[in-house]
Amino acid sequence: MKTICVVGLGYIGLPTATILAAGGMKVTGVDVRPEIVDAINRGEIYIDEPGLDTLLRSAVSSGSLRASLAPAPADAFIIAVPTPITADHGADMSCVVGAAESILPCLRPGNLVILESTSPPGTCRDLLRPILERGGLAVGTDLFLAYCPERVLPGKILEELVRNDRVVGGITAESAVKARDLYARFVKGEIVLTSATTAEMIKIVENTFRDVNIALANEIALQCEQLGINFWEVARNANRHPRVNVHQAGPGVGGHCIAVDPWFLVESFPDASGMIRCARERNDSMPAHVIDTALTLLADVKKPRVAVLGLAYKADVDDTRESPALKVAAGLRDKGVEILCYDPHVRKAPVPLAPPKECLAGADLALLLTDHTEFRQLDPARVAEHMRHRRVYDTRNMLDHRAWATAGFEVTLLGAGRSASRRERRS
Ligand code: SAJ
Repeated sequence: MKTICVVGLGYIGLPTATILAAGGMKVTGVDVRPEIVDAINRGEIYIDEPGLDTLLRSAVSSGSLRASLAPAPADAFIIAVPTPITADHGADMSCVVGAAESILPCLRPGNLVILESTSPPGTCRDLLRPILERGGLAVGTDLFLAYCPERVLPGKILEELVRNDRVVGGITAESAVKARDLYARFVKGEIVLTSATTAEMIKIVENTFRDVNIALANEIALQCEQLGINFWEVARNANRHPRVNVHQAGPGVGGHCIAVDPWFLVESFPDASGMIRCARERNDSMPAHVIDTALTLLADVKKPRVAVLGLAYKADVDDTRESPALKVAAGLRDKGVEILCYDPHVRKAPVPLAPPKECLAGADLALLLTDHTEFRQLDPARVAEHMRHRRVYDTRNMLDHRAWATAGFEVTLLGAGRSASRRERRS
């Protein structure tokens, strides 16, 4: 196998195409967005991912990676396009269908097609196979088809693409073996072979497991607030039990994976996914809880101003997709609160952005929504100089609350409330 065509040059497709090109394959990367194709062909990346820029530049300048608007014939095709959810929480498979149809004219006997996009279980068998067979080639004999989910964590993509174990699910056993041979070129983790539908289920189960556990943590955090005790102390000490792993509470779950994938199971099995649906709804309810708490903290202020710190969905990334921080910021603005937002990684957002000093100037509340490393290093005495009221609401348990209290701040911690944070400070 010498030539690969990767359809979809997003957070997964671009690093995968780059790593394959760096390993000596001739790669055509395909995307429907002309500005992305042009940027890549100039050797520039448009996502903030450590190490990717250097690798991409050398792959493009050596001629092993070329971006294009249209697929080209190749030995193998990897489809890594988005599978978002619709407004009523159904799987929107239009990009997968579009990608599969776009490669049809390029398919030759012996080709391997791999789907990486997170998809409802049964997608390769019931959706992709019939499309690919429209070209007259039979899947299983003329064409090979496999599902190989990605498992990488944004911010660590290059490292995890190589190191993580991979699951490869074939429509036939031969399809799985062919896909394994391709991934074995750069994966150092173990590669496990199974059926396509099992691999599709494994991927969704991974993210659903995390979502349900985060929902449990959030629910316990709300209970702790009502009890006037500290969730973080409860979680830390419950986790001393060798078989317990209470996750982190927070302002909600964002990103394009965990906040989305569990809905695929709810849609596929409406009568057997009550717990998964509840967990999703609990996590989706957290931004409203943060908004309510912030409004309570500002109840005595006439024209309140909030400095929103962090818009990305998680620490040290620039990604705001499904970000609970955006929902909180927009929700506060809709309630008539004046907001200015600062995020060291985010350059564009549908809420007003400002540099840190301007964001804090005259603010009545500093609202920490994303646990970026930069925010952990904030000096509360310097922050206090800019603000009208010294109030901080930490929704991620990332600050040194003692230091902030010493600098004169009234500290509120998600999962502990105001009084509990005070008690924790004294202990
Ligand atoms: N979060 C919490 N509490 C926690 C952990 C996370 O509130 O205890 C929040 C984060 O702040 C963030 C969201 O959940 O808003 C998701 O962040 P994450 O770091 O857990 O996961 P993602 O979405 O960046 O990446 C996940 C990963 N899946 C798992 O950890 C099972 C990654 O390995 C997958 O490749 C990725 O989804 C994907 O593409 O599916």
